[in-house]
Amino acid sequence: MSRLVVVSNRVAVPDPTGKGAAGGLAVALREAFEAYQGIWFGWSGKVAAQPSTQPKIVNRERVQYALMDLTSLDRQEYYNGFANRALWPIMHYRIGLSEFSRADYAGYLRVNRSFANALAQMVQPDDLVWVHDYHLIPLAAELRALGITNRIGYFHHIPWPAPEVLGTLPGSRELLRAITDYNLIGVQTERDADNLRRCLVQELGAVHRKGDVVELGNHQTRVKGFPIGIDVRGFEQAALRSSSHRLVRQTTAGLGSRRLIIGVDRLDYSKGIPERMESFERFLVGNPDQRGQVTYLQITPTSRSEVPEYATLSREVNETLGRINGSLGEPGWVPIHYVNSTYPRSVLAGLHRLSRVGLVTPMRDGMNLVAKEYVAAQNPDDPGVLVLSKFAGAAEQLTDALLVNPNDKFEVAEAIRDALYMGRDERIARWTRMMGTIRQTDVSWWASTFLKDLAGGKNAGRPRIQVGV
Ligand code: GDG
Repeated sequence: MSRLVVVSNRVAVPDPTGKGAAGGLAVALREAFEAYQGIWFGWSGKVAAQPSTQPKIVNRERVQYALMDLTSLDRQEYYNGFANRALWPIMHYRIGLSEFSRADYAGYLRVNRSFANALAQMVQPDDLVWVHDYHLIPLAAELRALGITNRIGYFHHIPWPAPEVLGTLPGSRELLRAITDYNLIGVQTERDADNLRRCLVQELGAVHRKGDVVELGNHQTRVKGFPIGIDVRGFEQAALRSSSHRLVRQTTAGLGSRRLIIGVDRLDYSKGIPERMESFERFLVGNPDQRGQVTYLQITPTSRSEVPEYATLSREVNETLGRINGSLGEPGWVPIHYVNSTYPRSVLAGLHRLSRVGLVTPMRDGMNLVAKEYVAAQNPDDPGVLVLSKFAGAAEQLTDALLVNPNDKFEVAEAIRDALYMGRDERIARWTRMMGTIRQTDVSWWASTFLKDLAGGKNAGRPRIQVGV
């Protein structure tokens, strides 16, 4: 039977007690690892002065976790540098924020090569290899150079930009050449798939055959949309149970008759947090009767704090927040509550359920799982309304949200108003359709669809994953 080898920048090793929050990818892969025996390979998150060239192995249930340490230079160049300061902004269409350095790029290639060297020794001929995200684009090319001929798939969690944008990144052509060493490339949306295929055609002279197939010289790859989903049932149940949670009860009591508007995002400039706060300000200025009637809660765990652009963003958010609360707040009413803490998923689910409006207005986003989580958490008899950026991948599926351009503060302010005034029948109708979609394309559907496609016609050891519909 073939095994599943997952590779991602960070590896989520479950703690031995089985408690502790499972991250998004861990939830996504849980069922896949039930169907296959597997290995999950990647960075341990630790820095060592002289890391071993062999991974540290931790066995938990059916999965072998293979963990590599990095040097602090690796972390700086590969992770903070090329991945998060050069690639991330370009992939999110922020050319002006992208800081390219040759040393960082060399570090990125070096870590991919050392991961490939260690991984090549573990891979068996029948294994399916599934690589995740922009940190590891060159991994397949490095594995091929070591003689690995297995089927290797790649999933890109963030947007893939148009050729005109990607082309501004030095080294982008080399990355494009490397990505064609995957047998199957999954992206979040049809727009991303189209962009990547156009990059391959325009930059490398590849030929786009029918459907997903792209041909470069004598080899083919496939580029296809696989919109990632969430654990719908898990989130739904967490939301149902959440009313007993102390934080949810306190929030309910603190609200009184006010209505809650919620935003949940990592502190990242792609998420449009200051822009969203200003849209809410616009809403309050345009609808003075709503002052004191609504509270906007923005939950924002900090992230990537070693990257300078994120420190700048943090200052910008705090200034915007202070200005709005200072100018529009009143004794007894603070318009925007902003918290940097990380909450358990059960609390998040409960807060989503309490909120009449979910504000998900990224400037650009691969998918945006929060949009789907907000929908899954609603009370079917009295659901809230999702206001969603048309630049989030989720907008391709959730067309019953109020879709907005996050750059247009008047438009977002109007959508907030429409959401607050929307009648129950319309809310139920929109929610029912969105919930149908996210149920059909939940996270186990996503993983099993990708893996079946990657396994292709290989029936021996074919995955026994159920399509989670
Ligand atoms: C990347 C892509 C793509 C947030 N705060 C807390 C918390 N979260 C959870 C959310 C959600 C997850 O983090 C964030 O996922 P997103 O999809 O919204 O965004 P990214 O982190 O940027 O993820 C994105 C995704 O990969 C998957 O492919 O959709 O486009 O950028 O699940 O709920 N979780 C907990 N406490 C918090 O305070 N427990």
